[in-house]
Amino acid sequence: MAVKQGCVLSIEGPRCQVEVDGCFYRCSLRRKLFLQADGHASPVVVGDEVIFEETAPGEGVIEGILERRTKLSRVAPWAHEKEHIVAVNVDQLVIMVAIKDPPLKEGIIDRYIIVAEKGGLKPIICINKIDLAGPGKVSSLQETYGGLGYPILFTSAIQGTGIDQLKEVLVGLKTVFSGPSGVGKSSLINAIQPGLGLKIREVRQAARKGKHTTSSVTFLRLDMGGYVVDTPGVRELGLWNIKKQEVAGYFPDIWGVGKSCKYSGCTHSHEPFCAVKEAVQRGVFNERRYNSYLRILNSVEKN
Ligand SMILES: Nc1nc2c(ncn2[C@@H]2O[C@H](COP(=O)(O)OP(=O)(O)OP(=O)(O)O)[C@@H](O)[C@H]2O)c(=O)[nH]1
Ligand SMILES: [Mg+2]
Ligand SMILES: [Zn+2]
Repeated sequence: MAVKQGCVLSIEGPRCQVEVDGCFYRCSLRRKLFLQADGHASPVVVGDEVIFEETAPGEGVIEGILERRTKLSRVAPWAHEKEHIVAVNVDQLVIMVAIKDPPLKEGIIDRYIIVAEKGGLKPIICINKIDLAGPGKVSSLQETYGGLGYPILFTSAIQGTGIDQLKEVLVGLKTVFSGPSGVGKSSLINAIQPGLGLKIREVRQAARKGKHTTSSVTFLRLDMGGYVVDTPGVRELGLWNIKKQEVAGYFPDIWGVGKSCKYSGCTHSHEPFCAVKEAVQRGVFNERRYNSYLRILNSVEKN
């Protein structure tokens, strides 16, 4: 029968759902793909573009996986020497935090920016639950991250604030939502397109029956065009495959000042004649950002 190319929307145990122009196929995988996937739990990940053979109406067997354009990876929380690929071929990452409840830790935003840019995704910062805080906190975040050139949105899923602006950045693209538990990722996705709520609950129920947690990572189609991926809350975001010398490259403010350090390859931590440390000491560099940088640098060293 016909050979087709489609996108993996979800993984359900040994099978996955593949979409080709609005038509859906339940596909299994050729054994050779498992053999090639050295060490990875599953050779396919949501977002993969695959070649499959249609074996019956609505069914198929995946024969090959196309090269991945982008990759959202982190250290596997269940095995620190392993990579956990959350999704591939997505365009952007909405980094979701709440302004309050759970308390906002800016360091988590800085970590997520690294994860996004390393994987080739555009980072978009989304601060939710702005109904719970005053305007002071909002403008300080806008100043820090907006000033560094990152897109930053302020939303309230409950009051409907900022939903239109969020929709604008999602239309026609593939977007993963990630962030700590309880910040309102699912609530916000439901606010973008109310009909999606049901699908999210369906997936949760499936997960409760003892299926793999990765099965809860699913591409959801937006009526306006584009896809969103809701992900379960992240407790600890371990950076995968990041070297110490790389970290400053993901802090444009540190990178800029660090050009004047005496030693090339300065990590702005212990080296003498470090322009970044001097700027912090003179009070002309955002100390919070510098401390966040140091924390990330130290966590990378340990890996
Ligand atoms: N005040 C306020 N509460 C919100 C807002 N958005 C979500 N919540 C509440 O925050 C709680 C968590 O919301 P969820 O949408 O389940 O959060 P989540 O990020 O999907 O959480 P996980 O799935 O555990 O990662 C719920 O009680 C929501 O009603 C908001 O904009 N303002
Ligand atoms: Mg959720
Ligand atoms: Zn330096």
